[in-house]
Amino acid sequence: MEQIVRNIWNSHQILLASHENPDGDAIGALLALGLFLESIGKKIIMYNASPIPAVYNFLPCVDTITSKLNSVKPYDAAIILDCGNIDRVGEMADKISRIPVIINIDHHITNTLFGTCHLVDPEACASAALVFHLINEMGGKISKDIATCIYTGILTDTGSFRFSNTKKRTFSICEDLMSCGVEPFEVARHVYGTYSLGRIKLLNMALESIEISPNGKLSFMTLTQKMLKETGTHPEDADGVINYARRIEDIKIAVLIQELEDNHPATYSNGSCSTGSCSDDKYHVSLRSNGKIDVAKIAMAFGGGGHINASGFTTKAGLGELKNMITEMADKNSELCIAN
Ligand SMILES: [Mn+2]
Repeated sequence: MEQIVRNIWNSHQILLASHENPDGDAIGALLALGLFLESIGKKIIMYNASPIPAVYNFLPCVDTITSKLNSVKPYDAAIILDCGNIDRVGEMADKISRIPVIINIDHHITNTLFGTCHLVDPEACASAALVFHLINEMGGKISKDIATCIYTGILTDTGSFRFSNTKKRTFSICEDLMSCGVEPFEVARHVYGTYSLGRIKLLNMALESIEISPNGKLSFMTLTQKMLKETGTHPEDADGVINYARRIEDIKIAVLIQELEDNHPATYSNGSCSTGSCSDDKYHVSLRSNGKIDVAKIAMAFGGGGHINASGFTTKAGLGELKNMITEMADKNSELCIAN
């Protein structure tokens, strides 16, 4: 922490970046720290390789996040947020990694501890919570705008305070954030309340596609490129739909299969394949489970990764073959506890 604070004070032009296909934490942490550094007179640029999902348009200054970066020359420091490895920032990763000072702020257990210095805490509920600590450490003031960005990161990364990363500490930070002016109702209204018509239609198609495996333990949802086109939506509009498949009674493992674009650039939302390595894969597969069932094991068998209850991978396999392979693997692997 001290090293990070010192590096920030010594830097004049700072580039901030978070992972492509950003979620609420990637965007919230980026904006919160960017706004704070600006308030103390630093020259900054906020970079994200992907378009920002529309539900986050309400966040202050979200339109100042840029996806175009011509040169990294002006920057004497880069702060990389919510990225397990630097490749997660996307196509500019190589260039950005040449910036003299790299500060790595993250909470993924798989973080490679890249960079000049790092603030990596897998116990933290969100990268935005680490930004909260950093600003406090620097003796900074948390404005209502900054607090709203941090709160959004925490709200979304804890699944609205439902996931196991929700700790006593989480609520105490949120209490502080409310003292800074955050209105949880307003944030929730934006994050969960406003969907485009296309997104609702896509949800309908996803629900329509649900199939249950012959053993009754797995649920499959399939989303095709055609569905995205018909509804005018993007892959990020499918965020969270897998939870419907997971909630079905007696289901142990929920599987969301998303058809990839031809020559898709690289990583998908949970970073299950590294940049450039899987451009001829046909499908991205997300896996979700409850309790003890370890879907990271299944993802790993397919060359992906993730957490015990949430994992993913990409594959060249065909649809039918893929469903059979996953069902078989789940059936055979007694360690997955699927029978119980
Ligand atoms: Mn995060």
